[in-house]
Amino acid sequence: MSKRVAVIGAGPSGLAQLRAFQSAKDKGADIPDIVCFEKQSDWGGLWNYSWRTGLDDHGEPVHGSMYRYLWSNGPKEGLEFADYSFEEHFGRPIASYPPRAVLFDYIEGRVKKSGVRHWIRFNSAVRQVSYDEHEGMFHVTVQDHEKGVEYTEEFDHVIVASGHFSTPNVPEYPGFDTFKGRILHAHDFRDAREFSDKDILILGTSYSAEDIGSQCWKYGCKTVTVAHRTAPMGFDWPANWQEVPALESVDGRTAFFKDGTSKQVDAIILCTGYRHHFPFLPDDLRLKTANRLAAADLYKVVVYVGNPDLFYLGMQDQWYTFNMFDAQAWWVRDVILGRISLPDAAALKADPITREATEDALADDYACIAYQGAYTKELIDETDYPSFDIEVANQAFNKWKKHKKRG
Ligand code: FAD
Ligand code: NA7
Repeated sequence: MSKRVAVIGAGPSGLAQLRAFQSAKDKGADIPDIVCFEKQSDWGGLWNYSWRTGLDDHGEPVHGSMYRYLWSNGPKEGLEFADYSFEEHFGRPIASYPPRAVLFDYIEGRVKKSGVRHWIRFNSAVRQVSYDEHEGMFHVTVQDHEKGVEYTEEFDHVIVASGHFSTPNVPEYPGFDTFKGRILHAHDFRDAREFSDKDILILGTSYSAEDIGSQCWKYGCKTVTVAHRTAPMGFDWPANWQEVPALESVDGRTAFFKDGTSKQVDAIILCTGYRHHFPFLPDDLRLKTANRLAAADLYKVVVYVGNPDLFYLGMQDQWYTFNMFDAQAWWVRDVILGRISLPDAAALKADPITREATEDALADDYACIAYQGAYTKELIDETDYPSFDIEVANQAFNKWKKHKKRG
C-alpha cells in the first residue's frame, strides 16, 4: 500500500493508532507508511512526566499537566487495554488506583512489545498542516529540534492525537493583577509540598480541583477553600476544607465570594479546565468543540466532517480512556484500510448532532458513563479489537463514583 499516514502525538491516543496498524500488519495486512510526529523526546503524552513548567528545552510549551504524586483518578479496571492486560504486564494482580509512573510503565510495555517506536520521530513539533484540494493530499510542516531544520512532507491522511488537556483555560477575576500571593493554573501545579502550611483557594469543582485540593491537604496545607461557579462537590470533607460560592474578586490576600463572605489566602490554584488548542491547524481543518462526550463535528467522534481524510482521537471528555482510544484507533485504521466505508457528507454531519442531543438528555454521571461505554462498544463491534466486558467496566466506574460520595 503506497498511502502515507501522519499521526500527530505519541500519547496514549497516538500510540493506540500505531498499535492498531501494527496489529493489522501482524495479521498479514498491507498497511500504509506511518509517520508519528512527537514534539517531546519520549512517548507517553501526559504520562511522560516533566518537572518543567512554561517552556521546554526547545522553547515549546510544556505539554505535561501531571504532577509528582499523581495517582490514577479512576479505577484501572475501567481503562485496561483489551489486548494487553495489567496482569500480563506486571505478572501479578495490582491495585485499582496505580501511581502515575506505574501507568506510564503499563502504557509503554504494550508499545515496546509491539515494536512501533521506529515509526515515531521524536523532538518533532508539527507546525502546520494544510490540505491541497487539487492533489487530495495534506502538507505537514514539522520542526525537527534535533537537526534544527523545518521540512514539509505529504500525506494522504492526518490523525490528530495531540491531546486536549494541556492548554489551560485561565479566567481572570478583579484584583488578580495585584494579588499578594501566588496564582497558578492546574497545568503548572507540580508538587503539593510547595503549599504546606498555606491557605489555598481552588477555583473549579471537577477532577483537578478534587485531586489537587486533596494532594495539598495530604501534604500539609493549612486550609483548602474551593469556590464553585455552578455547584459544590458536596463530599464529606475534613474540618479544614470548606466549599464556598463563586469568587467575585480579590484584594491584597483577601478573596471575596458571591455570598458576601471572604477568606485570606496565600495561593489561588485555577482548576478551571483546558482548551482544545491546535495552533498547527488552519480554520477549515481545526476542530472547534467544547469538552464534552460527543465532540462537535466528528462523525463517530473521530472523522472530521469538514474533511473525512482527517481524523481526531481522544478529543472528548473522558470517563473511558485507554481502551476507548484503542477502539477509536482500530476504527480509524479500518477506514484507512478500506474495511469500513464512510457515508455521504449529509450523514457525516448529522451523526455528531444526534450524539450531542443524546448526550444532552443524559440524566447524571452514571448515565454519562453508560453512554461512553456504549460508544466504545459501538466502535469495537465494527473492528477486530478484542472485545471486553464493557458492563463490568461501567460497574467499576459506578462503584468508584459511589465510593467518593460516601466520603
Ligand atoms: P496526551 O496524553 O495529551 O498526548 C498528546 C501528545 O501529543 C503529547 O505527547 C504531545 O507532546 C504531543 N503533541 C502535542 N502537540 C504536538 C505537535 N504540534 N507536534 C507533535 N506532537 C505534539 N486518564 C486516565 O485514564 N487516568 C487518570 O488518572 C488520568 N489523570 C489525568 C490527570 C491529569 C492532570 C490530566 C490532565 C489528564 C488525566 N487523564 C487521566 C486523562 C488523559 O487525557 C489521558 O489519560 C491521556 O493522556 C490522553 O491521551 P492523548 O494521547 O489523547 O493525549
Ligand atoms: P474540567 O473537568 O474541564 O473542569 C473544569 C472546572 O473548572 C469546572 O468545575 C468548571 O466549572 C470550572 N471553571 C471553568 N471556568 C471557570 C471560571 N471562569 N471560573 C470558575 N470556575 C470555572 O477540568 P479538570 O482540569 O478538572 O479535568 C480535566 C482533565 O484533567 C480530566 O480528564 C482529569 O483526568 C484531569 P463549571 O462546573 O463549568 O461551573
